[in-house]
Amino acid sequence: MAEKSLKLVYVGDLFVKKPIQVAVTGAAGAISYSLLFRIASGQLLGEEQPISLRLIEVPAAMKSLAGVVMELIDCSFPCISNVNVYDNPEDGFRDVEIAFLIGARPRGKGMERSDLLKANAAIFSIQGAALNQYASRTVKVLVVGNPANTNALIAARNAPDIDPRLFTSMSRLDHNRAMGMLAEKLSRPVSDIEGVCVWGNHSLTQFPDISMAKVAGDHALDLVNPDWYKEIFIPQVAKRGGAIIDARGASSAASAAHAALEHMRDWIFGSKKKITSMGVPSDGSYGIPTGLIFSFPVVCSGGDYSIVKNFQVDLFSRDMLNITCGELTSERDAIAELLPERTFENLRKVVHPKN
Ligand code: NAX
Repeated sequence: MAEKSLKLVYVGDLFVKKPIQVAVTGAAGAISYSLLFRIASGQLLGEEQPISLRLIEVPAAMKSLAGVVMELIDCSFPCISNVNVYDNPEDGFRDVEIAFLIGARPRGKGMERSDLLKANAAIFSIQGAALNQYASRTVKVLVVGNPANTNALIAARNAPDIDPRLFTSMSRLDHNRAMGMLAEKLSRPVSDIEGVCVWGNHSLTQFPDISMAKVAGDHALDLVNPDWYKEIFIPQVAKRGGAIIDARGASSAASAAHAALEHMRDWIFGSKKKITSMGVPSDGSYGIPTGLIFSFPVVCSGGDYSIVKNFQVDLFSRDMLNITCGELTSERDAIAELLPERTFENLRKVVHPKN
């Protein structure tokens, strides 16, 4: 039988025409219920690229996951070569090239913040170790499950044979919220806006920054009142998730799935020189401690990302960066005993012994 002709798709270092293994944890949850159907319809890798979906859940959610699989089958998506379900990350992450880590432990009644950090540290250290053992060496990992930045740090630290730069966390939803809110304020289309960035933690301390943004060529800060920027825009972007819960009685799911898709698609195919926001391991830029997973302005090309280095940080911005950086270092310190004794520099030496 003649081989089916398939378009070549660039992923990491490989040109492939076999199905790409895409893993999603928390696959029976609300975000996945939107994300999976968009991946399966070709919106992540293109309609010509076959995909093998690897859906991972906790044992108690396998029945519900079976229902999601039935719906995926009922859509007859042409680019899905198969859908597999797993109740453990070890089997789920075999040969995986793209991993969306969405499942996480929610904050329970009476749970302290430090308990939440520790419960998730346990989940993400197991998932990091499983990726290290079974996934492709060039796997691209996006952590969505909260606390996303610190969960990504834990997963990376537990995967010493994988380049830590391949572990990222999602701040794209915050970035998109900032873009949308600025566009709404100025009654301009989002396509007119460039140079917005969200810095730091995916939390209330995040810093949505429009100081370098332009709107159809004009400086955004010349178009808005500085008080609106500092006292309304910044807190409203940071609190948008809560506003959505108040309004619809459930947390953001479709917009979170869209942001996850865009984060991964830009990373793989490039952001066309546009600045976006990604939680990535700090390389020391802007005085952020090396190795901390921090949301920076980035551009993506050739299957990689790079931190944009020429943002101007004035006194106001420096204060905002210090606040969110302080929160992330305290999150890291709260789970320090669960981090393996490896520094970011040592991890890089494992992967790039010549550096
Ligand atoms: P849901 O509660 O609807 O779904 C989560 C799913 O994860 C559940 O089905 C659960 O069984 C599963 N799960 C839990 N532990 C798991 C494990 N160890 N392995 C595999 N699956 C596991 O939550 P959903 O609304 O989908 O949100 C998922 C996560 O995204 C939450 O942690 C949420 O806080 C976080 N978010 C992060 C955002 C970001 O911008 N980084 C924005 C959206 C969202 O709030």
